[in-house]
Amino acid sequence: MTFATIVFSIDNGVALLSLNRPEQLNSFNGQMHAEVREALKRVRQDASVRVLLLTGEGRGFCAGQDLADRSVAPGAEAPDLGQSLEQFYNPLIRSLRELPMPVICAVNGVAAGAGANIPLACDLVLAARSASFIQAFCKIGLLPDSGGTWSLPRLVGVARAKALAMLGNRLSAEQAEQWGLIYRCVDDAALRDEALSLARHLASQPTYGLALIKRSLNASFDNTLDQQLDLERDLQRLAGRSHDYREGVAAFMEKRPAVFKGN
Ligand code: LHQ
Repeated sequence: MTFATIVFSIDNGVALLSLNRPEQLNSFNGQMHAEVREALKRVRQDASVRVLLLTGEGRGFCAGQDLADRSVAPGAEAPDLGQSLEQFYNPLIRSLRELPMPVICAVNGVAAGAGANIPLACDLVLAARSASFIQAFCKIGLLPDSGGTWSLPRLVGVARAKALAMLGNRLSAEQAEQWGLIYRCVDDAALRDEALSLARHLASQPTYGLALIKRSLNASFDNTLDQQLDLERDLQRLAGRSHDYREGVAAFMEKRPAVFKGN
């Protein structure tokens, strides 16, 4: 499959997936969903990929669903939006959360609707200072989807989650950083380079271990302390059998830089 609505490349362990319908602020239509799905399949299948970087082309990151695809003509039967979620958005969110590697999201501009919640399914979110997050759903009679009702209260607390979801106000990248919604806000001109250098750094690290960190932290909020201690025991057992653990300790003892392979 050649891609028309995304830009996709793999270089030195970093997969770069950039949403590319800039005239529609990278809103999702069926084709873009299919292309993103195919790119994520390649990421999963290519053993050389150790980090995924998700971003967008143009002045926006993603304006969510392409509403031109989901408008309801007068007198027409109501669409089944649950089906859209089941078929497109839910698998995307699950796929990002379950990908066994760090996923960086570089939010290059406005992120609205599902486009505001897709970054929250990623692991490290950077945003350009001019970017903003809008839970636009309430303005068209919908509720936040793409995991928003799950991620928002966990990241910013219930009070702020309800205000974001019910008011649909624009949240600046700086405020998003202050609230703990995202990891870091950076100058616009520096965003792509900062995100790429973070991705390249992570790709040189023990990425098998990083995937286990992701798994354990993702499970944390749904576990009791006892369950989480058991999970740490089980995952540390796996980590301890890895090449990278052996190499990390050997390099430390020999006072030399470690060469990690991601397994
Ligand atoms: C768009 C869109 C867009 C099409 C900008 N669609 N063209 C899941 C399941 C199934 C169905 C329903 O939804 C969902 C999940 C969702 O994501 S629902 C939420 C959908 N998204 C929105 O409601 C956001 C709609 N967009 C906006 O509110 C504004 O465009 C924002 C605040 C994002 C940006 O505002 P501006 O910077 O002023 O840009 P603009 O509004 O002028 O947009 C630029 C162009 O992009 C414009 O086209 P045009 O031909 O006039 O230049 C917009 O029509 C187009 N565009 N979002 N979602």
